Amino acid sequence: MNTYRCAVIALGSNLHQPAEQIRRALAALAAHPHIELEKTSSLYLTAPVGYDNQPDFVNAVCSIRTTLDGAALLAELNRIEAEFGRERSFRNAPRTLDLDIIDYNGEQSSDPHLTLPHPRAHERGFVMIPLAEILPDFEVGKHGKAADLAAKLEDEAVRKWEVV
Ligand code: PH2
Ligand code: MG
Ligand code: MG
Repeated sequence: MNTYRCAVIALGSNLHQPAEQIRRALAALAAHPHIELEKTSSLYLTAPVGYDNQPDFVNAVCSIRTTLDGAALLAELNRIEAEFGRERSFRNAPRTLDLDIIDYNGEQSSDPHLTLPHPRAHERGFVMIPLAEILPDFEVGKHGKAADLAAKLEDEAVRKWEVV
């Protein structure tokens, strides 16, 4: 019997029609044989954080159920990023697709390849605001509920993307 685990994934793109990249990435996750897409946030238009001299991002967050363990899920997300033409030049560089594991079944890990929960997610409006939309009561590690963290980050430039 396969055991399902829950995970929260953050999606981001700021190259080559970012909104389209995010929609296609959500479809790729939904189509994966070992992943069930549960909830998906709206798409948000967000100012770049960390390295400013780059285009705005489109970000979203989804929750999934998966039979993959954390390492296998990370490998699949990296594979999907590569399929979408992701190139790794420098930290925080513009990208066609970034798929980050924010939480994997509430587990904690200090593995440098997969630190859990994501070490910076709680301080990023572009992750907490979409997460609070779909799972307001989600406990983000020891930092508290998504809705409370999102409320503190509301001044960050994160706007719901108006999709027609
Ligand atoms: N991702 C980063 C760094 N900065 N800024 C925004 N707005 N959205 C992102 O997804 C993002 C970022 C590193 O992954
Ligand atoms: Mg990232
Ligand atoms: Mg990443």
